[in-house]
Amino acid sequence: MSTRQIVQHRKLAHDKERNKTVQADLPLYPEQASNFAMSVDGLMAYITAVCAFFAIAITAAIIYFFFKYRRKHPGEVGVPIHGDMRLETAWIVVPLFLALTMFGWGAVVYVDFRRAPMDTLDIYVIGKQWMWKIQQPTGLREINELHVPVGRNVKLILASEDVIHDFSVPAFRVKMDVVPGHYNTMWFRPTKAGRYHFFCQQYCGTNHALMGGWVTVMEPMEYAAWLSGSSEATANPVLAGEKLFAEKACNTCHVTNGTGRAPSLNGVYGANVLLADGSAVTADDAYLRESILNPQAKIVAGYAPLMPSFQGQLTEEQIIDLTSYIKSLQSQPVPTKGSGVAPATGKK
Ligand code: HEC
Ligand SMILES: [Cu+2]
Repeated sequence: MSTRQIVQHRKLAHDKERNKTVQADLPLYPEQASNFAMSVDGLMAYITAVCAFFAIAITAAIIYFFFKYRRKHPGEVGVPIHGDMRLETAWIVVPLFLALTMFGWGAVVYVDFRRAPMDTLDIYVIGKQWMWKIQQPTGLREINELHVPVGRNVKLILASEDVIHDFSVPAFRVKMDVVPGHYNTMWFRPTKAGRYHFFCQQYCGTNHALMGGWVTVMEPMEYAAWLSGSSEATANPVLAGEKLFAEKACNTCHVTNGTGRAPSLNGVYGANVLLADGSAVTADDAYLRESILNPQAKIVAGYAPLMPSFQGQLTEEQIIDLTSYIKSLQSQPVPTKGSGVAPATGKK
């Protein structure tokens, strides 16, 4: 390095340091630690700037006109005004345009958040009064702690055991309601290693304020080591699910080769399933869950509605195990005969 480069380098480091302390002194915003942070903050700054501009301009105009057009002599009468087309047009067109830019920009950010990419690391999160139970893909369980690798797309599959909760990570600028009887999903890509607070953001009873924890974002190697290092004692959800599949007699109807009274579940996850009413649905986590708890809701084309409901007979963890097992049946070919599974279209 030349002296000049060194000076430059030092200056950069210094700036970085100073920015950090400014941020720490002015905690207006949480740290930006995910792919969504920049776009959400940009949008927020834009909307705030537009609102602040008009709030100030209108307040200033009110004060100015208040003095300018005040009654100066007793008995003075105001001049009637019959309107001005140009003024009317301006105050319709300008706000319309501004509102549409907010809508358009907001829609772009929102759609990105609602559409998870295909290559996600899937982690299950169960909320209950008043804690968060988290299950890593290997089956490793954590409580009020979530470990994720930096730079990887992470999808959280959220379930509740009691009331409505809401999982929120301010540093990632993401939040999603956690609703009983239903899976919600959300995704993000952590961009910075570190520890970030997560919270429940839906008032859920006495200890709602204590229902939170920490996301630990680790370097991928570190994460892999952490995952394999501490998972000796945990049950593999795929194996547990396979066992349950036999215990609950699912396998008496769902025969692997598709010759049973029920469709084979091989390759169903992510596929497009044709339903008896002629519509189609993508078999995601929420669909698998509904198929187990409320099988009558969506009947697979070509099959009789004879599957019993397992509502109330499975814990959230057991549902996750069964889902993990069904998801693991991906490598085997999809049997075509009579199974309601259409070829690869819509495959995730
Ligand atoms: C009595 C037979 C029977 C049993 C037992 C049974 N199922 Fe089913 N299952 C069916 C039938 C028939 C269908 C297709 C009709 C429908 O959608 O309800 C089905 C559909 C499904 C689907 C949707 C499949 C698709 O291709 O879209 C899933 C997932 C499923 N079952 C999982 C399970 C699990 C898990 C168990 C055990 C906890 C189970 N089933 C037990 C008969 C059964
Ligand atoms: Cu809660």
